[in-house]
Amino acid sequence: MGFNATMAAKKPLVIVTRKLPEAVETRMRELFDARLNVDDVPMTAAQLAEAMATADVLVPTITDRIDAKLIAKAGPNLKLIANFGAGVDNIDVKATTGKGIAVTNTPGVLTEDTADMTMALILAVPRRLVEGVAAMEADKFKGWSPNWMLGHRLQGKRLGIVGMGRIGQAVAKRARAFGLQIHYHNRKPVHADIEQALEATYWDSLDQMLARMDIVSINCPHTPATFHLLSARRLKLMKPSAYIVNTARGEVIDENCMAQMLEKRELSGAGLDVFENEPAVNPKLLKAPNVVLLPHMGSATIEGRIDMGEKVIVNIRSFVDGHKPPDRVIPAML
Ligand code: 8YV
Repeated sequence: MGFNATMAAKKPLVIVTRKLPEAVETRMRELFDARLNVDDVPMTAAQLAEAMATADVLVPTITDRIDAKLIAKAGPNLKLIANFGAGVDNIDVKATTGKGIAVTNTPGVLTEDTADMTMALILAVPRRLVEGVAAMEADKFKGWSPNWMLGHRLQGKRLGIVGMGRIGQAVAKRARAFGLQIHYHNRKPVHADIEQALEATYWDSLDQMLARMDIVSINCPHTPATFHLLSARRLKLMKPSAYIVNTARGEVIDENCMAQMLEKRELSGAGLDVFENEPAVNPKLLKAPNVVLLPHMGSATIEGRIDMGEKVIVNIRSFVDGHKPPDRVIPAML
């Protein structure tokens, strides 16, 4: 693992698969022999294979599927895949270890932005924000009346957070300020001090929690263990008055079942920023009532993207210099 002395002496060949913010790209060109994708056309599998055959470092992102087949064909120079993104479900991390390739990601810098967007969806769905905008745009506002656009109050409702990592906790902080009661399911409880500060209730049984919540927010990564964590069976445990918000990964929910339930009003609504087969969106979701759909923009701030690029650079630099990169991902973490 790591670069040899000759490698470290010359600039490493870093292939970046998508266009990144200008400041990030410029810095990359200063530090590395960086091959950029100025036109931002996503790479085909063949182009990715070619990049992996020649690069010292690959900087992919969520739109690149780095599977075991591609990894098996990686060239001898490829020692690091520095993902531009927190989630690494686009990479078969297990397969990289056998090849002596390290993987890093960009955690932490998209926490607040993603939590903001989660809170925006938590507000938007019960309060029918998008329906209101649509009514205005369609010139349907004919004057106030007591029963016009009634939604549901947030204050005093129960929010169940699935995945209480950085983002889950940031969502909980915001939700507290809106008077929501925090509940969560996680592999293990968070530190008692955090639990106390958030006045949060831990459920080791996801089934038990789901059946009791008014709003459920998905904030866990997509791993083999969380694929369809909200399965058809579990979705059916939820109250028909409940809402689902997902800013994590579409694969965590059985999307087809959720869409059917929304259609039949067995769930009250959903705010979704991510989908199981992105960029395809289940047509049932597009037609379902009280659904707010966003095009995977939870972390889409210019500040966040620059911070992500900075993290990628720090990971590459420390790795090339022979240090442990700060955001190394190991399969046991997944
Ligand atoms: C990013 C994300 O936009 O980082 C992640 O895991 O889901 C997004 O917020 C995207 O993945 C960039 O790779």
